[in-house]
Amino acid sequence: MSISRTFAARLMALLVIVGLAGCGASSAPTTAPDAPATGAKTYSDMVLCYPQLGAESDWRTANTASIKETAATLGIKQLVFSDAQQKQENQISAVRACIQQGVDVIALPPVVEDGWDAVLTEAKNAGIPVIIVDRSVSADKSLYSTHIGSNMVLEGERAAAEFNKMMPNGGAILELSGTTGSGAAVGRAKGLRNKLNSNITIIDSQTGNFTRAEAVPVMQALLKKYTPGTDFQGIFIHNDDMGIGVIEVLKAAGIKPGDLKIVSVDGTRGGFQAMVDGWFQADVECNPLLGPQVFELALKLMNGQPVEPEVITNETVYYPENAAELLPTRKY
Ligand code: GZL
Repeated sequence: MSISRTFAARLMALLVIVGLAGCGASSAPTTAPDAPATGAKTYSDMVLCYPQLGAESDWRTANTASIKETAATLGIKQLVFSDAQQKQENQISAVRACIQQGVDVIALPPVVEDGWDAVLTEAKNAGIPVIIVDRSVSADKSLYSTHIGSNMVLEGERAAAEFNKMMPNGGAILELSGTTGSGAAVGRAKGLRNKLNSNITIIDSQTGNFTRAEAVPVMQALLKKYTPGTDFQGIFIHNDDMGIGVIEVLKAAGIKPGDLKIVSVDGTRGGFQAMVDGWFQADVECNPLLGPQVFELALKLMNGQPVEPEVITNETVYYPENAAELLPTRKY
């Protein structure tokens, strides 16, 4: 059966178009669906300053990894990263160096709440937007563009709810708090006290500065002062790293998993293992994997787009019942 030349030509043309589309689909680069408007800045233009506060905990290690991995994945122009070893003066110096360099955005995870007004004012005067990451600052909100992090007060309130459930007839607990003056420690302590039943007394609170090493002598001193079971029946620990130090001390003192009601914070692999082993009765989640959201906010700020003043991460509480099942899936 013969077909007209015209039809054949149109059929060939159609096949060629389909063929090209087919070829193009696998090899030709396609612009991202949300390609920025003409002239808008992209991630490849971005120079972002991240003056990390330290490397004190597994949480912090995971936070650093999230920032560095996201920067690499997005292919940003430059990540100006530094480690302040938990010293505010080092963080302030790092921010000043970034202002001097003329970075596009500063994403600051502040070690403590206070003492940031001057350097945030310098950044603002230099026209460099600042994202406060993780812990909060007491500086006026006009001095930075947004804050992304956990609701630390809620974390403390969630811990209180666990003690209220486990100690319905009341009792006494100890508190091992995080870095003095940090938004995380201040918030968790506040939240615990907001919601703890009046028949549960916090008989002592000492800082372990969020580190395993510093928690050990603190817990040893507390065991010299108070008799476990008699003077106190529970411990609230502001992060899993300190909790692992506490477990070392409790073991050395002959205390067994479950003898005390222990609630920790973060939900790291170490915390999950402590739940599997029966030491922790609950672990309040605090998510360090903030990299993708930090860079998304930074790009909006680079393009002069509005951002939410607060971005609070949604979190939960983890329990021993499914800790063994979840442990292999934990990203930090
Ligand atoms: C909380 C974060 C805290 C973690 C600790 O958001 O700042 O600092 O709870 C970390 O593990 O050291």
